[in-house]
Amino acid sequence: MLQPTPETVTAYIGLGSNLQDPIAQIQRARRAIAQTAGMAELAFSSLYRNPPMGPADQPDYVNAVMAIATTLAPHALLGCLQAIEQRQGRARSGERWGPRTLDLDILLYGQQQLHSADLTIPHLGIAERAFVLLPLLEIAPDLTIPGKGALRDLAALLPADALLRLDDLFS
Ligand code: A4P
Ligand code: MG
Repeated sequence: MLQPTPETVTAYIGLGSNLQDPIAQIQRARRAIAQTAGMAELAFSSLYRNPPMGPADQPDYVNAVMAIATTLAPHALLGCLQAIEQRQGRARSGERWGPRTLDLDILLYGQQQLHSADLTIPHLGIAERAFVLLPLLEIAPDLTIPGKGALRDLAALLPADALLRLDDLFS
C-alpha cells in the first residue's frame, strides 16, 4: 500500500453521481481509486445529497471528497480517473452539466496551479461550490486553495443549509 512520503503528492478528488444508485457508485469509485497503482486513500468525507447545479430536470446528486497520496503526475492521474468513470458506465451526452453515473474531478494537486487544454487545477468553480467546499472542510479544514484563499473563509460564505449530509456509511 502506498504511504505518504516526500515523493508523493496529496491530491483531492471530487466524486459526484446522480444516476443508477449514486451511493453505490461513490462507494465503488472509492474502492477503485484506492486500488489503483500510484494512489492511496488518506481520507474520505461524508456523503452529501444536494440538488443539481445546472439543468434542474435531473435527479439530486450525491457528492463526496477523497484525499489521496499519489505518485502519478497530474495528467496520468486524470487518465486513471477517466478510466474509472468509463468502467462505471459514464456516458457523455454532450449536455453541459447533464446527469452522470460518475464524475471524478481533480480538485487540488498539492499546491500546484496548472492550466492546459484538458486540465485546470484547482478545478474551475471549486471556490463557489458547496458540494466541494463542505466535504473538503470536513477532511482538510486548514487547507489553502491556491489563487483563492483559505478554505475556511470560502466555506464561511456559503448558506448554512447548503447541503444535506448523509450518515457516514463507510465507518
Ligand atoms: N478537466 C479540466 N480540468 C479538470 C480537472 N481538474 N479534473 C477536463 C477533471 N477533469 C478536468 O469533464 C470535461 C473535461 O474537463 C474533461 O475531459 C477534462 O479533460 P467531463 O467530466 O467530461 O464533463 P463535465 O464533468 O460535465 O464537465 P465540467 O464542466 O467539468 O463539469 P463539472 O464542473 O465537473 O460539473 N451538481 C451537483 N449538485 N453536484 C455535482 O457534482 N457536477 C456537475 C459537473 C454539474 N452539476 C453538479 C455536479
Ligand atoms: Mg467533471
